[in-house]
Amino acid sequence: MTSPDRVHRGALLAAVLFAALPWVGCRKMSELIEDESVGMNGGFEHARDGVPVNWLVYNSETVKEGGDFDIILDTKDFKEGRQSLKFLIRECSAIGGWHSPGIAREYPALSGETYLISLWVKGEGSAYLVRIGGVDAWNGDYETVDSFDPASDGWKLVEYEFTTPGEYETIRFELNALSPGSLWVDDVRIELVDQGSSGRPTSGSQNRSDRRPAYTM
Ligand SMILES: [Ca+2]
Repeated sequence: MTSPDRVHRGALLAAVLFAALPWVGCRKMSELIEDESVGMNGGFEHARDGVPVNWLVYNSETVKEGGDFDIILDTKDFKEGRQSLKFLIRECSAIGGWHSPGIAREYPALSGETYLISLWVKGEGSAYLVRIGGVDAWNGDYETVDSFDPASDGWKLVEYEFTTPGEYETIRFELNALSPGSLWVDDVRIELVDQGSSGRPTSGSQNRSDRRPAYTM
């Protein structure tokens, strides 16, 4: 399959596989702290040592291009619960993925299923990119969920429908900050809204507050 967004996935797989391994003298490609008891943690309410659990995090410990940035839990500016995730960027790479500050998650999916991806996001100066894609060990076909809009003012709710391409059994959500400024994100949800031929139950409501998440992990 050809796509302008198609990327090689080998290094992405390595980021997942190596995230939990101890490294001496080498830089990890992402940081991952897992806790099944807190589910997806799309609202970033659960963290350890300042790192949101159950997310792959591209932070100052892992981004090999370096840069100068902080990823922090903001208890003063949020849309859900008690805190949001804030990227405070003074300098960073604009490449994206594990080269830039960001977060990512992968979920099992079935061909033809349609998901509603939704999140609250707020950008102040910092360019950013939110993507969803079907992925396998080596490749990914991504679609843009949202990107920085200079005219946007304050928090905005982003909703985007995505149907799993035929050959993929995993979907990947990824958000990157790409330039100096500030970026906040909160209440990320990935909900199954059309089962296609998979037969799995959908979230079953047009009201966001009533919909069920597609996955708890
Ligand atoms: Ca929250």
